[in-house]
Amino acid sequence: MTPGPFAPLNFHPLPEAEMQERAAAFYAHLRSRRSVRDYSNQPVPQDVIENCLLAAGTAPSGANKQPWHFAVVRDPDVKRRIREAAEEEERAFYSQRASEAWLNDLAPLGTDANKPFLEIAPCLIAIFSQSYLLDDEGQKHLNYYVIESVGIATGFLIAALHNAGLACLTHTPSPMRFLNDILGRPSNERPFLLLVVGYPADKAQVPVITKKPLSDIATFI
Ligand code: IYR
Repeated sequence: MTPGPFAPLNFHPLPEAEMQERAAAFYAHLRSRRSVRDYSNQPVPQDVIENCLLAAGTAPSGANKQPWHFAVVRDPDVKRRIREAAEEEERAFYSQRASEAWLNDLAPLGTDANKPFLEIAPCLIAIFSQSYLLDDEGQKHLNYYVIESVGIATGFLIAALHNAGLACLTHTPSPMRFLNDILGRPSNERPFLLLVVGYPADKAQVPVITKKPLSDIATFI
């Protein structure tokens, strides 16, 4: 294979003052994002969701394979089935699977096996990672750095939804294979996480948490 084709990058450097302003403003904006567990049932605009998914799809990925699939669920009946299957796994998690230490770590968040938001929130986005692709001849094509790639795309999606004025929750009922059955996704796709998307309920509350200071998360060498 020969490299290319290549095209000019079109990079426009910013004046330092503008860089500083933008970096601070973006941090302030992201800092205002919270995981929301209490939703209104107000519908979310389809074109907003589509643009957020397109933003997610710009993420870098191993060999540009873009090994992700986003299944957007609005159908109340499908949401109900997802809730039922997720709550079954969550009941097993909270009553048997989770260690004492894990349950203690979760206690401040006030979570339990009940997941009404899976039905109340207007939109669920099930994110799948594709460990390989099958072509029309049934030939397997490997993807690379799949978890890293899908994680980055998911981060872009969360930031895009927040930027668009929507709330979301990264929800991970474990295991999540039931999502393949309910959503009709093929066996080369693994559920990565379930994003709950919508507007917060009036008077929604969130736990008081802190984020680590820079000195705890970075070293400058
Ligand atoms: N999946 C469970 C438990 C849970 C686990 C972690 I790690 C969290 O940060 C939050 C919840 C649930 O959704 O309740």
